[in-house]
Amino acid sequence: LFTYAPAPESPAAAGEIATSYGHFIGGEFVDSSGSEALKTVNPATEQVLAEFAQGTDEDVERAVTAARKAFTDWSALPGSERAKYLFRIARIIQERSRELAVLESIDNGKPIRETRDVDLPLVAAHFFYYAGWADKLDFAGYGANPKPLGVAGQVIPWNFPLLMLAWKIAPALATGNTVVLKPAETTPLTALRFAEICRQAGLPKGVVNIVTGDGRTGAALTAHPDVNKVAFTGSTPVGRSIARQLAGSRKKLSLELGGKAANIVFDDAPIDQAVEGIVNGIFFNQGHVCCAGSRLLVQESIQDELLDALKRRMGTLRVGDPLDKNTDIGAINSAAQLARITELSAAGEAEGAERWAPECELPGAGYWFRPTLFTGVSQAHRIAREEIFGPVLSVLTFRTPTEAVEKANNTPYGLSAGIWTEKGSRILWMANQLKAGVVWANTFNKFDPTSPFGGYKESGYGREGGRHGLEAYLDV
Ligand code: TXE
Repeated sequence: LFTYAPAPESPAAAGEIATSYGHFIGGEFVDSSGSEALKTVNPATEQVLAEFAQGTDEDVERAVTAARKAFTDWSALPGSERAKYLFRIARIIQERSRELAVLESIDNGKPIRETRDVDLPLVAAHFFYYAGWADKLDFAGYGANPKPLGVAGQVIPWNFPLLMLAWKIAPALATGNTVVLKPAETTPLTALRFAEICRQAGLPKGVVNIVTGDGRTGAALTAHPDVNKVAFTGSTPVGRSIARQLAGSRKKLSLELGGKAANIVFDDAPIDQAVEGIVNGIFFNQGHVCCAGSRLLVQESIQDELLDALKRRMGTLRVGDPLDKNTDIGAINSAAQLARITELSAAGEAEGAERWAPECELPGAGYWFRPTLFTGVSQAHRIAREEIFGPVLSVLTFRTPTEAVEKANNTPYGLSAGIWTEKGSRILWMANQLKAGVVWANTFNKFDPTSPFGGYKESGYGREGGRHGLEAYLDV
């Protein structure tokens, strides 16, 4: 259907990691204007993987200028032409998915089974899905000629580095915007590898720009006056600070922030299936998931039976080397995140909850945390209120569906929830009552590019994915 560009010139040969990286601006790998470098480590070994640039205001300026320049031609392309580039990117991702999965596991710490079977297929699926929309925007319900916004400044977190990149870049490009994206400071490597893929796909220069750095670079990007759209995924405090920063500007903003989801199990639920859903809900990706089912709400009458089965299952989880195909729980992404999980777990004990974790050996070097369960949790406890963002589950009980709804909604967040019951009528009633952007029934942590994802309350606003995900990048 098309021919690939010749093998790209890049800081590292395909599959290898360079010792140091600059930014990707205007289609070229360039040095930073500053001299400050950051390091990314393998969280499973604490070994430094590479140095990368701390983006300066001048770097951000260059990237935004490149994106602005590219916008004129990119937005004028027929949607069918933009679609070709997105399809190309999707196919190259599929072809290079093994390499990308390994790189993601090394930089992030997540198990290869997940990067291979979940992250990478979803990354490709997002590009395929939004490629399909590029020439059908008039059917999206936003008017005959929806206009792209211009330059999108996108800041993403470290928990799904490449997937969050796909969620942001695919709809932006499909709708004719150009992009400056800043990956998280602990996981820049797959975004930089994605830059190579843009070159390989022959994407016009400046349509995608990657500037690395920490929150200072992120703030310079979101504040830049020539950025028309800001998309952020990360912590609620930073989301709030960006909203304040943008107040009064004409930038369109979407925020995807934290969560404290309730996973609600009724007494008629099949126990084994529910246990698998609970485990997936909180231990998938080490619990570094904004929609993690971090509060288990179990109906009182089945508490003992369910918790016995859950503990047995937790005892079989393997914690260790992310590159081992048998690993269930990999490394915690950073020392800072490990400290946060440790601190909140200590607070759980100090406030009187009972802590349980299976006996299991943890590797020597690296950042690790056992799958952990807290019972005797009250709604006032910090572990029931604050996002822990780790493999820690807080168990609460309820007697009636009404009480379950009250407890589930008793949180400042509203990103997701899960319901386990055989009763369809109860599922429909509960789903209506729960203040959460996503409600899963008899499953958890299921993602699909066709479904909009996003939060209520302190979990943010705007939707990513699905037809609704186009709206964030269009003027109607
Ligand atoms: O998040 P930050 P952190 C939650 C989770 C976690 C906590 C802290 O509870 O324990 O946040 O994680 C960039 N202007 N989530 O400190 O700081 C930063 O460089 C612009 C939930 O890693 O929000 C990175 O690229 N950008 C969440 C990104 O924001 C700024 C995922 C996220 O980092 C910035 C991650 C600023 N002022 C953490 N300051 C989810 N919703 O999935 C930082 N950044």
